Amino acid sequence: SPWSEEPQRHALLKPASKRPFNAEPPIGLLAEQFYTPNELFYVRNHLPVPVINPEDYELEIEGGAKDKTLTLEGIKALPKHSVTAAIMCGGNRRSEMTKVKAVKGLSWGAGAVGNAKWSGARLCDVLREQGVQPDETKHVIFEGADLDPTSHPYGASIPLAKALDPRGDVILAYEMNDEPLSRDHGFPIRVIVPGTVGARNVKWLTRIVVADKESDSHWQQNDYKGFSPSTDWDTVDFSKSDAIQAMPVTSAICTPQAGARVKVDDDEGHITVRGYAWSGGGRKIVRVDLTNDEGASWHVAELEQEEMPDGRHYGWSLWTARLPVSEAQRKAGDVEIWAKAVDSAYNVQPEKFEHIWNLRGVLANAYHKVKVKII
Ligand code: MTE
Ligand code: MO
Repeated sequence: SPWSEEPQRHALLKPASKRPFNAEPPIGLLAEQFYTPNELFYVRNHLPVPVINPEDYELEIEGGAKDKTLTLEGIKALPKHSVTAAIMCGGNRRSEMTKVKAVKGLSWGAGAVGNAKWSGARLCDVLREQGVQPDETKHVIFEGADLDPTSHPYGASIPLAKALDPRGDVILAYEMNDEPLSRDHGFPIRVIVPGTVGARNVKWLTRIVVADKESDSHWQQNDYKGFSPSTDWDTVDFSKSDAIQAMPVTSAICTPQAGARVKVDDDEGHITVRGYAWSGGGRKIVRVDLTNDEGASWHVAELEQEEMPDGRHYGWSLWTARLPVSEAQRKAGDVEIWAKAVDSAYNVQPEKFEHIWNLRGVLANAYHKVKVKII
């Protein structure tokens, strides 16, 4: 069975599906640490995890002046570069969007995201060495060692411009938070494409091709694309939408969780709320606003984030806010908390899922709304 060599997983990872293995950590733990512990980092596998012997590992590079094969040692011998980047699945928070109207896909909560320090060789160094010239019409295709039942590998592509940009920080990573990559996260090499949807961060990387066209894989062509709320499965034409690359601004409340019984601080009458915020394309989070009276009043959260220039701010931001609870709310016992984040381009999350609904349930970035009980 192709499933007999699956790795051990942490007991706290909640599976959305077991074969292939897809799981997210409990949302209540997600905002506890700026760097997500490796064993609690969400896992999104489309296929069985491949078994790779590091001594036999080879990475083929095609489309430069001459083809080349790199070994793991060869990659580790290149200058080492580290980047803090959050990886987020295009389907993160799908379970909220599907409440508006059913969508197809794994029912992710808000935990299909994690933040890590990734280390490895820069893809721009490797491609330059191969004589690859800048060309804004070209793409870089990545293939994994995981094969579908017809022996096609998992694949995806990004624009060549992102791959060649030293500020794009695309790396061939062999370390996650200073530890070797685990099998679930792409051992021995995965590509990290900071600011770009999870699907392009190909794990178990075996082949890189500089090409005139995007990857022809199912996941580049017929999945991970957005559509109008009026597009349904009878009318959808995947060739008409662009593949998702940079992700839109989003945020989520991690504590308290929906349905939690929350105690108000005795002396001041506040509740404390904590969560994450992130935007794609290296756009920094500049503000997170919280309300517990449906937008009548907003409270600005305190941010915890890495010092990085805008445009290259690939890590997530954690935030904490204290919200006053009125006497009336305390009596009623129920409060709904809303969070919305703003990025450096002043993009802001949409209020409701209704107007961003799409049949695949991707790009689910409406305000995060959590109802709690005040005690
Ligand atoms: N790479 C390969 N080879 N196979 C996969 O199934 N899944 C992609 C991406 N890279 C995938 C892959 C998707 S959709 C996501 S969201 C991320 O990996 C998840 O990365 P993680 O499992 O390390 O969190
Ligand atoms: Mo994903």
